Amino acid sequence: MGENKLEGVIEGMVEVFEEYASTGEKKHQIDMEELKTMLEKEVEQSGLKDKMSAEDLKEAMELLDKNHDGEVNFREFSRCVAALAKGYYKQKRGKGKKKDDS
Ligand SMILES: [Ca+2]
Repeated sequence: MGENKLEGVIEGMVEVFEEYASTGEKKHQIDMEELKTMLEKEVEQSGLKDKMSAEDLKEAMELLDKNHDGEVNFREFSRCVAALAKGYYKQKRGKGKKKDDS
């Protein structure tokens, strides 16, 4: 991990992708099974783990797999992380605003 935060984020993103992409047949793509493992292990928000069905997983894959080859490549993965970050930022800002108002 780098010493500054942005470097850490970049390295972390690449590490997470490589970790999950490397377990299946294709070493530089995340397939459905790997996506499932990744979401189960890396996302702990709002009990997603328990609620996620096969249907949800399929939906997540369709959402991520922009070129429809059934796998998530790094470009698609980074887009997903950016979307998650955006959501988190909005949520955080929203919460902060409420706190200021009260
Ligand atoms: Ca793809």
